[in-house]
Amino acid sequence: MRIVVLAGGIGGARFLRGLMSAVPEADITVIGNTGDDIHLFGLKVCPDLDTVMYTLGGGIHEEQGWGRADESFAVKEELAAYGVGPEWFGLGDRDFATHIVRTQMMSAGYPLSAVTEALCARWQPGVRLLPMTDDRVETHVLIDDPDEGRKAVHFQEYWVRLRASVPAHAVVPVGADQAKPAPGVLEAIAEADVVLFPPSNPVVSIGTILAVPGVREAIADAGVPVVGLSPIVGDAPVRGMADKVLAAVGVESTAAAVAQHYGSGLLDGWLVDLVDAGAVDEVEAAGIRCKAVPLMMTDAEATARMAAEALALAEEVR
Ligand code: GDP
Ligand code: FO1
Ligand code: CA
Repeated sequence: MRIVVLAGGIGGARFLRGLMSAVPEADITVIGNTGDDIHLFGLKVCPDLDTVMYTLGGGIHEEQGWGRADESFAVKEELAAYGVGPEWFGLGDRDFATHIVRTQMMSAGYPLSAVTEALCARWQPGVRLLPMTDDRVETHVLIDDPDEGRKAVHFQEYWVRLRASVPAHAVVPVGADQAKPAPGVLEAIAEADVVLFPPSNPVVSIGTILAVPGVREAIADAGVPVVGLSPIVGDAPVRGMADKVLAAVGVESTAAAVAQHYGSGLLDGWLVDLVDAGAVDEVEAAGIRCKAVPLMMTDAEATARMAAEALALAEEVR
């Protein structure tokens, strides 16, 4: 079975681990979000691609969900000693090697998709990991700065330095409208037997991938089941601050609102957690098959069960 999964970082990566154990023989292609990418110290950092690669490759810092396990921060400390910032983004020594290899290859002319394939040759994630595009896309957030008034900041500054503590008036994937799907993306969607939206951030992860012209249409026209799992449980994100960016795009932080945000033109099925069983009728009324199942990725078995439920719902709507 050929499965295409649109993934951000932590939520997407953890879901993928469960999917791989639920259907070990499946051929999985991950279309990864690159809107979180940031250029620091002359290096290109790809947080969501690296979180998927490290998580499935066994190198992830498990509790954090990003960055490497067994990290040290000598380079970060030396940069700070030179007064070279930013200090709020925690890049570890092992992680720096990934960004050096990526930047070196891209400076030699390799596209991000080729670089990602090369990095994955070491990590062997067990899925094909494609960036959503080889073109530069970086999400920026429009905020009100106490001194400077309204201004756009890079998503990472909003998310990590500001901890999403100021209202976001708009979330803009800069460059998305000129971006082309990376090689293999449209083909993978066209050949898929099922497309899954894991419990990823609907705005800055899945939303950014869908903002690449041609991707949303390819999924809608693929003629195969598209099934998503809600990242919102009991009217709140399970972790992180997705509610803040949902508010920025005028979407309520409820499992039903997120399903309707994707729309019945895209989604055929939607899984909500048992606590949101009351939302099933509302989602079904919007033309999207909906089922309430346990949706907390507490361990590998729970996540594998969620993945199996998503695949079962896909067969029901096929
Ligand atoms: P990020 O790029 O690192 O933010 O990761 P993603 O965008 O892939 O996923 C983040 C989303 O995962 C958050 O909005 C969380 O609510 C969601 N999430 C994390 N853990 C769980 C879980 O156990 N169950 C569900 N349903 N959602 C989860
Ligand atoms: N997230 C943080 O909250 N604090 C950090 O210092 C941080 C550093 C970092 C370094 C490399 C990397 O690939 C990801 C990193 N993240 C950090 C996570 C990153 O902000 C993610 O993009 C968000 O978690 C949302 O996807
Ligand atoms: Ca992300």
